[in-house]
Amino acid sequence: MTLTKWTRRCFMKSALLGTLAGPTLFAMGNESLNSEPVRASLPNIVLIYADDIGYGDLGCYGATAVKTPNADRLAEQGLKFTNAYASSATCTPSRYSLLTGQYAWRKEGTDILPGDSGLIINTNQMTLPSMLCSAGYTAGVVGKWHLGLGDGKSELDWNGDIKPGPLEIGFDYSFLIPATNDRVPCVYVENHRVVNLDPDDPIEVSYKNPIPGVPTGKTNRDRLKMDWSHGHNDSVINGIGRIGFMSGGKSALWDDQQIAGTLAEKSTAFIEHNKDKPFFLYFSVHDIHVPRVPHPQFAGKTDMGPRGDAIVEFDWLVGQIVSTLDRLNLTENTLIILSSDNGPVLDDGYKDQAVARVGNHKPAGPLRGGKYSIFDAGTRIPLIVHWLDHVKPGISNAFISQVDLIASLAHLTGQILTSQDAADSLDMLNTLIGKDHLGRDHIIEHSQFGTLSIRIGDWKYIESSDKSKVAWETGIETGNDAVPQLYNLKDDPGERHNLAAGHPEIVDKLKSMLEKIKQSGRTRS
Ligand code: NG6
Ligand code: CA
Repeated sequence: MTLTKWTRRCFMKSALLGTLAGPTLFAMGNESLNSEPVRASLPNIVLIYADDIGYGDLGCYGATAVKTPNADRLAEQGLKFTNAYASSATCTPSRYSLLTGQYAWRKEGTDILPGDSGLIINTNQMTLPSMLCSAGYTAGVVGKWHLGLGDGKSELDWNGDIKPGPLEIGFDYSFLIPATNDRVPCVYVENHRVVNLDPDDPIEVSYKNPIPGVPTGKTNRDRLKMDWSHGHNDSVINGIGRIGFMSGGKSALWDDQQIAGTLAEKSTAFIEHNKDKPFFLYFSVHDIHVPRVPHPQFAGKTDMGPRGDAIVEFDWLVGQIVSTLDRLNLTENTLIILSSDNGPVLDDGYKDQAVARVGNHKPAGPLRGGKYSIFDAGTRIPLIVHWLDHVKPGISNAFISQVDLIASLAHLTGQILTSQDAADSLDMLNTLIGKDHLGRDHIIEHSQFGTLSIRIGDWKYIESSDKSKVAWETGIETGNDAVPQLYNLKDDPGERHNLAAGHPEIVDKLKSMLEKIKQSGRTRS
């Protein structure tokens, strides 16, 4: 294996971490962190990444049934994008693209992962944290991971060292929900270890067979705190049926109501520990993914039930980060990026009243579809960029994709990508920070069903697909159709009128561009 400059540096840091725990220790022993003058000029970077928050779920994007003052303040003082896209309509592929700069659909095995999957990012690949590490940053991830842990060859032992994971791809510190809050194991993993694990009560995880003696959502349905609507009926943890089976680890189980508080605590501690040197925090919030169990402090804050209340909790988390930065006088020198991994869903497997109580709220704003979908609601998401005195307040209609973050932040931090690195990431720094409104010339979207679409200007082409038109019991329209689709998003933002038959030349043009990008294996020349 040839080590690139990115991985060599990360390996050095990982070796250090093996002997010394904690996020504060990384100023030592790494020559790439010793260039003070560069460090002084680098802004901190905080990426607040929501789970399943849709284009219309925040006040600054038109929501009125839920108040999101903290996100709205960032939007007022910063730049709000109206044409920003996640790379995919679900979590794992969006996050894979975000961290690697490569479209997930180019790589097998990057769809929604079970909670016992191995790490799907190569440890010798350039990643967002390893690139920033080369620029002198200390990188931390707090929250949802869902990119696999372990080598994927042997079964992961949750009672031992859990690796490779974030620390092996460039992060210096990690505090994780290993997969999702609806998948086992329901424990936090800090760096390489499960937190609060009692060695006399080892954890066992299976995604194949029920574990004898452990109640499931089917056997114990009448005693659940929150009933399931589809799936989510394997092991019962904290009175809630999950995906996958687990036993043991009682002292390590998270408390669903406390997750937001715990993540706030860990992320603000990371900021405090690293306040004197440039840091990158990937704050990967669990809200508003199912099961939605917000802290009692937020319960009933909206008329929409747990889904609305979880948005309020998300906004509180945004406030926790901003007030920590303010308190430490870091706000002016911190680039805050707020976004979401995919579009919205109401019933994603639990009976939490999300459908019954949505009222007039439009989780996807004017867009059609939702999470899982190739229609725009699947991937068009809120994106707010805040950097006082550097990013002028305003609105940008430019096209930008989350896959562009690596190349853009490489530019910001003076890193040069080779042709092998982040093949689909375009340098959109000037667009990201509002110096121009040019953006990408195209956007590629990717659905849960593997369907791709390409948007150029107002035209969007969706390739034909014989897969399901509805995403199982969620009821969401997937956008799949046996015939090619063409929409003009200016006249028809809701993708209602398929114009393909009347505009064969536009269909051909978009289709051939999509094919070219697929075949070439890269976007950046
Ligand atoms: C689906 C789950 C859904 C959610 C999703 C992943 C069922 C029936 N549905 O398979 O609840 O967990 O996976 O969501 O199990 S994501 O935001 O992490 O991509
Ligand atoms: Ca998600």
